[in-house]
Amino acid sequence: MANTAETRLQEAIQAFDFGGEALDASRYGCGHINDTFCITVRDRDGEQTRFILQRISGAAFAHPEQVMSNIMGVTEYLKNKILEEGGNPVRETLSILRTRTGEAGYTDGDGQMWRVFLFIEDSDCLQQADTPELFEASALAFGGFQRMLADYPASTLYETIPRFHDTVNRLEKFKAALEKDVMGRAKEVGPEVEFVLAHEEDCAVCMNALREGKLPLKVTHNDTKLNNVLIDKATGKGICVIDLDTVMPGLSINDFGDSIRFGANHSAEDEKDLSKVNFDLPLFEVYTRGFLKGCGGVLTQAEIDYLPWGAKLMTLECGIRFLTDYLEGDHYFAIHRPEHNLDRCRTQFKLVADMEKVWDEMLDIVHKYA
Ligand code: ADP
Ligand code: GN1
Ligand code: MG
Repeated sequence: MANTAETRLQEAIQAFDFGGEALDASRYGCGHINDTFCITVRDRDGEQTRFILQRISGAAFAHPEQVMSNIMGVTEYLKNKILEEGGNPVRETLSILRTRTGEAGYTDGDGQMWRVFLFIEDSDCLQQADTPELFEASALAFGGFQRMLADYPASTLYETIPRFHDTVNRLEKFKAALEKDVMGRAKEVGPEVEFVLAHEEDCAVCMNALREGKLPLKVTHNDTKLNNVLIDKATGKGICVIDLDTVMPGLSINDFGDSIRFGANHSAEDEKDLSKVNFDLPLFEVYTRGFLKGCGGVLTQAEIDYLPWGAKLMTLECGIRFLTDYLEGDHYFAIHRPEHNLDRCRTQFKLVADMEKVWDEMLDIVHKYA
C-alpha cells in the first residue's frame, strides 16, 4: 500500500517549474482514483495561476509511464484537431507541464508517479446534471471526443488497465473475491451476490459482439462520467474532456454507457436511500441525442443498436467492481466511509433493474436519433 500522497507532496512540487512560488497546495475534486491537488502559484508578474498536480494511482495503473505516453500522444493529436476546427487547444484538451528535467511525470521516493496539467479556469466540474441542457452538453463533448479520435492510430496506445471493460473478466474477479472473502464480508451481501449471478449471461453480451466482429474496437475514453468533462461557465458547453488515463482501444458503446450510468438519474452514485435512485428515461433521451450528434456519423449501425447494452453493462459492471472492491477490503476506489463501496454497488444495481423495466423504450429512443 502506498503512503498517503501528502508525505511526498512537497517533494513532488519541487520537481516541477511552475513559473513562480507555490502559495498553496490543496486536495481537489471528487475523483475516486488519483490523488489530486490544486496548486496556486504566484508567477513572476505577481499574477496567480493554478495547476492540477496528481499522484497517479499505483493501485489502478501498473505502468504510469504508459499512461503518460498515451496522454501525450492523444493530447498532441487533439490539439492539432482543435486548431484545425478553429478551437482553443489550451482550453479544449489537457496540457501537460513537464518536470524540471523535461519528463512527462516525476517518480517520487516511493516509486509513485506525479504529473501536472494546466488548470482549465472558468469551468465547472459537475457531480450531477443540474439541467438536461448541461447533460446534453456533456454528451456532445464525449461524442466529439469519439469523432476527433476516430482516425487516431490505436496501435500506438498502451492498454493502461488490462481488460478494463471486459465485463466477463470482471465477473470472474468478483467470483474469486467472493470465494476468498478476505474481509469476512460475503455474509452481508447476499442480495447483491444474487443480483450478479442472475445477470451472468448479460455480462458476455458486448464482449461476444466484439469477438464476433459485430462491434469494432475504437479509440475510446472508457471513463466518461459527468465529472470527467469540464463545462464552460460562460457558455454552458462541454469544453474539455479530462481524466485521460484510460484512453485506449475499447467499445464506443461503453463511453455512451458509462455516462448514462452516472448521469441519467437524479441521485449521487453513493446515495444510501435507494428510493431516490431512479433511472431517468428523459435524461437518457437527451444524452442519446447529444452523443450521436457529437459523434458526427462515426458510429456503425451495430454500435448504435448496442447503445442500450452499453448503458446496462457499464452500470452492471461498475456495480460488480464496487462490490468486488468491498469484498477485497476497499483497495481500489477511494472511500470516505465504511460500506461506501457497498452503497455505490447498490445504486448501480438499482439502476440496472430500472433499465430493464424500460428496455423497449431505450431501444426506441436510440433508433429515433440514429
Ligand atoms: P480521477 O482519475 O481520480 O477521477 P481526474 O483526472 O478526473 O482524477 O481529476 C479529478 C478532478 O480534478 C476532476 O474531476 C476535476 O474536478 C479536477 N481536474 C482535473 N484536471 C483538471 C484541469 N486540467 N483543470 C481543472 N480541473 C481539473
Ligand atoms: C473511477 O477516476 P474516476 O473517479 O473518474 C473509475 C471508473 C469508474 C468510476 C466510478 C480508472 O473513475 O472506471 O466507473 O470511478 N476509473 C478507473 O465512479 O478505474
Ligand atoms: Mg475523474
